[in-house]
Amino acid sequence: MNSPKYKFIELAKITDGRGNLSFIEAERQVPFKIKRVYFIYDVPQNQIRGNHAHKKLHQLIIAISGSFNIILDDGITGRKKYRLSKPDIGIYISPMVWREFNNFSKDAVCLCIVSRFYENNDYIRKYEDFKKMIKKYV
Ligand code: T46
Repeated sequence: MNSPKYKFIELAKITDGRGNLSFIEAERQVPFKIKRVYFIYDVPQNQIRGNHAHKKLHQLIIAISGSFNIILDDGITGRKKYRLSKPDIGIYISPMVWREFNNFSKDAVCLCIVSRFYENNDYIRKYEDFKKMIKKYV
């Protein structure tokens, strides 16, 4: 992973005879103040989520259960595919990264911890618009 705009974040994993515990603290494990948490689940196998970029939103994405692909395009290093499958490893995504999620396992739960409240106008929904706008950022 060599993008300046997203990276894997490995969370602490505390293991004892009762199982595992991981935790996330704002501005420590994640480089932003947490304002919203949402999660995506029961995604039919052939469905795609995402397909947009955000202008200002910072996110930490974790496969809290099961697994799914995440395809990221930072407009700099090209389109890259990763599979998230461990609850103690997330991907931090900064603003202005095009993303698509697909190939969800039946038991997949995609946890999204983010820096802003929901704002419809933070979304860039057309890839051509993203490509035009990214030129101003790089
Ligand atoms: C992202 C991926 C991983 C709300 O009302 N509040 C919310 O906080 C969110 C996230 C969505 N919504 C509404 C807006 C739509 O009517 O829920 C509906 C589905 O949202 P959307 O089509 O944006 O869902 P995804 O899975 O394509 O994208 C979401 C996030 O929007 C996005 O930030 O990165 O999950």
